[in-house]
Amino acid sequence: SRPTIAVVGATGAVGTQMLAILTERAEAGVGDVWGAARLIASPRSAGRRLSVFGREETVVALSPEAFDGVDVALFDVPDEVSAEWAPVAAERGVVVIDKSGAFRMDPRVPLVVPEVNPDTVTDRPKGIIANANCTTLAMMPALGALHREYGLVKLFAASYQAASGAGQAGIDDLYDQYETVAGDRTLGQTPGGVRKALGEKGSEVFGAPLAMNVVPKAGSWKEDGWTSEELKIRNEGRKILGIPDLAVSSTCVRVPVLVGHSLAVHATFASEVDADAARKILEAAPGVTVLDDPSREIYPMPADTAGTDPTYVGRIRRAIDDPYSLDMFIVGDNLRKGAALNSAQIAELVVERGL
Ligand code: 2RA
Repeated sequence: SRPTIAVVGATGAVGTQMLAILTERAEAGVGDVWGAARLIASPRSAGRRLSVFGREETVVALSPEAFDGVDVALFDVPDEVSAEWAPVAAERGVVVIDKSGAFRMDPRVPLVVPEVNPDTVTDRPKGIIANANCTTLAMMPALGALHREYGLVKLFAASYQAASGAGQAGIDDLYDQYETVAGDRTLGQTPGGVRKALGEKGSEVFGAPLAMNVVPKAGSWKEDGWTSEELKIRNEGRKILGIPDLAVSSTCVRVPVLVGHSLAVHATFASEVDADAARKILEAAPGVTVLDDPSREIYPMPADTAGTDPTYVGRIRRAIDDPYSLDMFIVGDNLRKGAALNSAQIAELVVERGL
């Protein structure tokens, strides 16, 4: 019989996306592998009815017994909830695919991007597989393909991250800020004008006003002035690509975009690169769509790509001063490939390789 899949955190922002993506994929015949679905959430949300695979299911409260009969569980909950409950599910024989940051850097937990390192999915001594951070994920299908051909040695990236990276609170906050500033054409032309119009509340979610602004900080502060997002790009990127000594520097920036993380990337390789050849490699790479025709103003942008699956790459060019380096612009939906979609793809891979 077909395996049972559970979604833990089914009522949250990513959990809701997850149910939609599982259903879409089953209907489209991609990843149509699942039998029953179990929806799990906090006791507060238990009893709610949600639709998945075209059926209404009742949400059950998180408990050890909630995992009885489950084969694969997708966890979309905060770090501390995953840290406590993923091992509980794994002990009961469930394959856990965890979206939180709790296990990503654990050497006994594979960090899987199916287009890049699918073979690591079966090496899971803890019964847990981790899914990466959305900013890292946006680049991986493209960088993985280029690395296979040229050998990646150095990576510089500047991110342009959407408000929805901070969940529903981020989405609501950006809409609210736009509403406050939209009617006043004097704002944004004087120092502190936007900040004053938004008041203290305008800095609550992102640490600074986001409307009519860019904020050179995403994530939380870590040692030596780096942010958690910047360290995730380095640490997770190294692990996924299997390059433990990859040199990485990045600056993560929040921009007033709703959905879709963008990255300006400068990547240096062990062998000389060629822009046309790189474009062909990327065109053939699974999960990647090339949008790169400067003469027709074609390049990837979040406003055009939000709500879709691929990693988009454009502005592909060889560095003028370094034949070993490529510059490019990458855009990925942070809620789909950056979160729910990658978990769903890992789950399908687990079934394909045999539970
Ligand atoms: C962000 N990457 O964009 C984070 C979400 N985990 O805020």
